[in-house]
Order: sequence, then structure tokens, then C-alpha cells
Amino acid sequence: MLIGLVGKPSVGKSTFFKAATLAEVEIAPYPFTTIKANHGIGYVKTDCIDKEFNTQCNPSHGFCINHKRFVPVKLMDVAGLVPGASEGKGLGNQFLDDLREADAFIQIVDASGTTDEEGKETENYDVSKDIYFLEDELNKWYYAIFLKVWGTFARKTDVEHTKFSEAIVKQFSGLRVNEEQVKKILRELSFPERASTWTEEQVKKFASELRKASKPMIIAANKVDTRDGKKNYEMLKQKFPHLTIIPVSADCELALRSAAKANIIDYIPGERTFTIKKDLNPEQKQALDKIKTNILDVFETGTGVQEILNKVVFEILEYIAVFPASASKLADSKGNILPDCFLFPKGSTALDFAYYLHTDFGKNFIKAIDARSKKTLGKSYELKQGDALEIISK
Ligand SMILES: Nc1nc2c(ncn2[C@@H]2O[C@H](COP(=O)(O)OP(=O)(O)OP(=O)(O)O)[C@@H](O)[C@H]2O)c(=O)[nH]1
Ligand SMILES: [Mg+2]
Repeated sequence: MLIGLVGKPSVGKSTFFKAATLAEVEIAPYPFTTIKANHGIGYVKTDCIDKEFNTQCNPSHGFCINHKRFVPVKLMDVAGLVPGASEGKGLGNQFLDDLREADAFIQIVDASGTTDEEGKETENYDVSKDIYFLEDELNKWYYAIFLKVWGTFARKTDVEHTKFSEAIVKQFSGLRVNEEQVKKILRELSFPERASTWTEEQVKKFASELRKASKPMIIAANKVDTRDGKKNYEMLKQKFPHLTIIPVSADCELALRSAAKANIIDYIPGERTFTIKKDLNPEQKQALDKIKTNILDVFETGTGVQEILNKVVFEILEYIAVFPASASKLADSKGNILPDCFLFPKGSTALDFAYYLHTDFGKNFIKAIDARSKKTLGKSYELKQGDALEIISK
């Protein structure tokens, strides 16, 4: 699972990335601070099943606080994209190629309205422009990938009469498109059967539709802590009712997580409260008070960073969290309790789970056992959120 952070320069992509990963990355109020992509691990939050089993888990990846399990997901922060990037403006859009394999994008928008289309300081900028231009640049990026191979590819599929959707999936496997998506798009567009006869406009339309399907997007209206942040977030929500837009303050989340790391406060990412653990100096106290009154008390989704990651993984991509567990004990051979929790796409089966754990478990699958009910489950059992399963193999 890879989630890409995209948007114009200076919107706070690296701040969001740092808040989610606590990786040391450069953050600055001028465009193109990030040039080389940052890779890191963020976490999605799910109920840990250790509470049900009356125990405390020891995760080998991620962590667990108060029975909330934080499961790792890969995040990538790239350079800022500007209008005209496909013609080489700014840093161009070549760097997006690093994100070909992303499962989804988080588009960060600067809701303060204080950065222009190139990320430079301005006033009262119309934030909705960011949404239009990004979509356009992402479509152009996909179209450019298509154009490189389209002539030869389309003629070949005409001649060979191969199943077209299958051929598309194979040709563009690096973009993580799946056959169901391609079939659905072809049905809806009802373009001529022979792809080599498609007009340029038709190829463009097809590339855009495939982009939408293979890179679903959620929008972070960032910097809602600023003067006009909330107002602009509300404007975006009204103007784009078909998009998922979450109010975010990456800066506040970064402050909270850093304070928690320094043992100054107790804070569970995504919650709307924190507790102060130490005597603070007046500036520290004032900064934390501001976060509480301006963000946590105002927005149902807290700072929005955790909410966005969870929404992308569990709602947009529809993944579920599953725990390997034995029916008789919850610890591994080293005594670690429920050390693993894995994310699977909805519709995955007990057999998929077995293969994921080890190819041999998959190949030699006998049955799965539900650690709660001790019931036996077959290969085709569909995994459910929070399942705890043991795989029995030959
Ligand atoms: N008020 C406020 N400022 C923020 C927030 N997030 C980021 N910033 C500020 O916005 C500026 C740009 O942040 P970056 O994280 O470097 O932005 P970026 O999108 O990675 O920029 P490039 O790498 O240049 O594309 C910095 O001064 C941040 O401190 C936020 O939630 N609130
Ligand atoms: Mg950056």
C-alpha cells in the first residue's frame, strides 16, 4: 500500500508527511523546498482486538495505544506540481512517475489562500483553482504515459483481437489499474471497438477516466488554523460536493506529535484531546491552548491528519485489518502477543491471507480457524474487519 501526497508547492505536503511519519524532512515557506521525493511510514488507526482478549499486544510493526492499533502504510511526499508542469514548468511532472504505483493520492490544498499557483506568497487566493489545475495536470501526466505506447499498442490489439481490457491492464500494470475498472470505463465510454481508430480526444478521455479510477483522491484542506482557513474549507466543500474534503492542520498535528514524542503531552493521533504531563513554559502552554481552542474544539476530525489516512485506506480503498492469531494462544514463538496486523483489500479470502503469510501456507492450505469462535473456515471464506485467524497447512 502506497499513498502519495500531491499538490502545488508550499501547501504543506512535507509538513503533513512529517506529522504522519515523524521523519526529518525539510519544511520551508518558499516553493520547491522538496526536490527529491521523501519516503516514509505513516499509520492507520484501527481497534485492536487485544482488549477483547483481555491482554496487551506487542506489535512488531507499528504500535498500540489504549487498544488503538496503528498499522503501517507507506507514504511518499514529492515536489510541488504547478500549472503547465506537463510542458516542463516548475520541476515538470517527471517526478510523478515515482508515484505510478501509488494506490491513492492525498491532494494537499492550502486553504489559507496565501499562496498563489506557484506556491509564492499572496493574499486572498481563490483556493478552488488548486483543485481544477491539479486534476488537469494529473490527466496530462497519464495521457503522456499512454501516448508513448498508444500507436503500437492499439494496432497490436486490433490485429491480435486480444481481449482489450486484459491488454490494457498488462500494458499499464505499473499504474496499478485493474481489469474491472477498465471494463467499467469502456462500457461507459462506448468508444469504437478498434482502439487504433480512436481520436486524440478519445484517448485523452480514456486516460483521464483510468487515472480517476486507479488513483482515487481525497483532499486535505490544509492550514485551517489560519485566519481564512475555515472559511475557505467551507467554500470548497460547497463548491465540490462530489469530492471528499477534510479540514486539516498539518502544522498542529506536527506540534502535537512532536510534543508527545518529547514526553510533554499524552496524545493519541486522531483524538480531540491531549493531557499535559509536565510543567510548561508560557509559550508552550499558549501554543497548545491555541491548538485546542482553534482546531480540536472546532473540527470533529481533530487535526485531520489521522482522519485522512484512515479514510483513504478504510473507506476509499476499502481495506480491512486482519490479525494472525492462533486458536489456542495469541503469542508468537518469542512470546509477543498479536505481533502482526495486516491490511487486505475487501473481498480477500482466507486463502489470500494464507498466501500473504507464507507461500507454503497458501500452497498447503488445509483450513483456517477463527481464534474467537474456534470455528473452521474454508479457503473461500471472505475476511472481515478485525478477524483473528489461524492458518492450518499440511
Ligand atoms: N499555518 C499553517 N502553516 C502550515 C501548515 N502546514 C504547513 N504550513 C507551512 O507552510 C509552509 C510550506 O510547508 P511545506 O510542508 O514545506 O510545503 P510543501 O507543500 O512540502 O512545499 P514544497 O516542498 O515546496 O512543494 C511552511 O512554512 C509550513 O510551516 C498548517 O497546517 N498551518
Ligand atoms: Mg515539500
